[in-house]
Amino acid sequence: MASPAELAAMRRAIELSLNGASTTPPNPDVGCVILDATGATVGEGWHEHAGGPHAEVNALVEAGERARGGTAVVTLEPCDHTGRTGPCTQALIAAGVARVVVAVADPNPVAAGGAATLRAGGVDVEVGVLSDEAATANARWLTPFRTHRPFVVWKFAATLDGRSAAADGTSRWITGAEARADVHRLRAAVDTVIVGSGTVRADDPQLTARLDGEAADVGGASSRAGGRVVDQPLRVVVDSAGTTPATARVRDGRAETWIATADEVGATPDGRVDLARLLDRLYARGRRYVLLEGGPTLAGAFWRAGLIDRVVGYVAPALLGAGPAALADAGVNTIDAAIRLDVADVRMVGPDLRITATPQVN
Ligand code: AOF
Ligand code: ZN
Repeated sequence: MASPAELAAMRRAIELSLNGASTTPPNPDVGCVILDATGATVGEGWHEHAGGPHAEVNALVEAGERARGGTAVVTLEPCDHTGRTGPCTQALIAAGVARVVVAVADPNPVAAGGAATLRAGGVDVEVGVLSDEAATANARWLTPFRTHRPFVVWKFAATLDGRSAAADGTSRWITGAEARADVHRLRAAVDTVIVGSGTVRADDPQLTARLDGEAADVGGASSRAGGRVVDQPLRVVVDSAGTTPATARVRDGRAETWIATADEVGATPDGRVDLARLLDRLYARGRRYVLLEGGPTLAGAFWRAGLIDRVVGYVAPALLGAGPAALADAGVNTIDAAIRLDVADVRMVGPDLRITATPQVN
């Protein structure tokens, strides 16, 4: 049984795990708190970026000798492999930690087995403490192990009255510069961006991550953005009939692009690209984290197919009173069928509101 101090430490570790969120993919978001033998916090750490030290190691560095005889509270089972860093199991044993409290077992076959190794090393291990909360915080990484599909985030921008463009079709810029910069951070975190061919025709987006601002030059598949090198996401255009013009900016060669046609991916009975199969194909290509950027028709098709895991909506304090919504044809025509969401986070991004939510499971 986890003690009250351990439960509080796990809550803190979950909070810490989210500090890395935009730089950890494709690795997990992990947080760790070290308690000394009296239950006082002596170290905190989180996984800051893929390839860097794991959460446990960062927390052990802060704790130093005070970890001896203490407890490590960690949101993911400590790894048992030598990957880009050494095994955390050995680091914990070497530090003299007496007990390890884990929220979620590691589903990654390469790194799993940490709990058993720690027990064999004489450490008391408890797994499953606040596992639901920790799994929610790390859903982006955990979900694909279960679904064998990439995790899909649908992002949209709209006015307070829910419109994504004015009646004349103009839509630049609904939200402010801060929200746009936020979207570029999101693009830098995901490995794939998906749009519909209608959006390409209407907006001609570039769909690259440009953290230095709109004017920044992006050359090659990886580029500097906000002072760090970003692997540009694969740009996927869902284009049932293959009508994307050769001159479209998504075909500019600045990042990889896939024009996904119904012939290539497979079609649903209405002749559209089969989106479940599209995601299967992306998973087979190693893709785990997708940003769906629109437009409304494609987003509706994703919702109808039940393929969206998270919503990030930017809501501008502006009113249009006319014009298209961010979402169309979502398969809902009566209030009882509304797609209900649980709000995970709400914050201001410059003058705009950013709402992060997940579909309710029923
Ligand atoms: C992390 N950060 O804090 C923990 C991880 O890419 P590597 O070699 O660093 O290893 C990544 C694997 O290690 C990851 O998939 C997960 O199974 C395990 N634990 N990874 O990146 C961490 N604790
Ligand atoms: Zn590790």
